[in-house]
Amino acid sequence: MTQRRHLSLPPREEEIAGPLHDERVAARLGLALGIAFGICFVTGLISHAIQQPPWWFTWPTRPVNLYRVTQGLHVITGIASIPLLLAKLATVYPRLFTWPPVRSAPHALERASVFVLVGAAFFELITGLLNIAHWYPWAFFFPTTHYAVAWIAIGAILVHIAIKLPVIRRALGAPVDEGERDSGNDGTGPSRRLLLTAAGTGVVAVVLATAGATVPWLRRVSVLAVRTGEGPQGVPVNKSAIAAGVVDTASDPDFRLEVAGPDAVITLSLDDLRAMTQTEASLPIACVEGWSASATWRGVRVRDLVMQVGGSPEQDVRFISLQESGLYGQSVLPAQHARDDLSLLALELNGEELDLDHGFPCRLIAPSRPGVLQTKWVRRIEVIA
Ligand SMILES: Nc1nc2c(c(=O)[nH]1)N[C@H]1C(S)=C(S)[C@@H](COP(=O)(O)O)O[C@H]1N2
Ligand SMILES: [Mo]
Repeated sequence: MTQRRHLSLPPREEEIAGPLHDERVAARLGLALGIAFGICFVTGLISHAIQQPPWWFTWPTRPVNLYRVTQGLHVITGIASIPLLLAKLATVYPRLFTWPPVRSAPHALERASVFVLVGAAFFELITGLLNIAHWYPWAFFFPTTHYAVAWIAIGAILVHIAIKLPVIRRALGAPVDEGERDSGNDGTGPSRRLLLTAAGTGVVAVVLATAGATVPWLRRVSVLAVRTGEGPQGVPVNKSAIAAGVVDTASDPDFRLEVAGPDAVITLSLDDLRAMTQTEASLPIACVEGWSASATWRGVRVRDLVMQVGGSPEQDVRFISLQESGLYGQSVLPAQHARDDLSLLALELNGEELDLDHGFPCRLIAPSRPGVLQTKWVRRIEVIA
């Protein structure tokens, strides 16, 4: 008969043993989680700054795929964090309920920080996932809350690392396999190495299942990826013309684009726009939700329109959509992007006139920008003073 150990409830610290609860496993999972969260945090800050730029922030226009890469990383590292966080919790959860609940002031701080950390981490991962799924079962505005809680999560992680530093150093310094039997493994259960391999396999599985949303050669294996390649003209659609309520205004033959600048306000028909110099650019749509797709666009340079109304290359430019409802009916293109050769008011996508769902009659497409700022169904362009 093998002796089975039973934890008393709530468990006492000294009862928590076995390879799963070994600090060498916990620290290695923690390291991987820290790296994933770190990348996710930094890329999230970048995305936030591009969308709500503080005065000191500029974002380069090259490489054209830059935002595609940072935001792809944001979502991939977030998804990779899910199995890591679950594995990490499996290693430490008995400690979350040990008795006595508080042994000293530092111990109280440690426990409080762990609860904040777990709560904030779960909140970020769950809201992020639901946002990808376009499911908003909450009343708050996703970007603001997701951003605020990210700071709480990263703060709690830093406190946790600071408190645990001696343990982390000791645990990471000790070889994984060493003294396996002493850690409570009687040889019948999984080893520490096996547990780490299982967590790693979980990470690879969830990444492969989803990363095809942004990595084209993973499309076929990414069974859980959203919006990969389907959609009119080979590009996914996030908001259709019907959903945006623009079908009639966008397909009106009397459509006129207004361009307003310091010297003039001009109106241009679609034929006027077609008669201007056309430029072709290969640029991605890179949605904040992590999916992205490259496409060939053709249309009028934003710079040319700005110059026609007396604007300068130092001025930001606002794009206003026919769409009257919702939050994405407007965007501001910073001067650095507005004067770029590849920033277009696109009339064509992949060799055809823009599909109504992709923004017909005309839409903004600029390099290295979040999809949400690539305004569709543009009706007015304003050079901002
Ligand atoms: N007017 C308007 N433009 C918009 C949106 C919108 O909802 N309304 N969605 C944006 C988002 S979130 C993305 S990712 C891109 C997607 O462009 P596509 O539908 O042509 O692929 O359009 C952007 N332009
Ligand atoms: Mo998007």
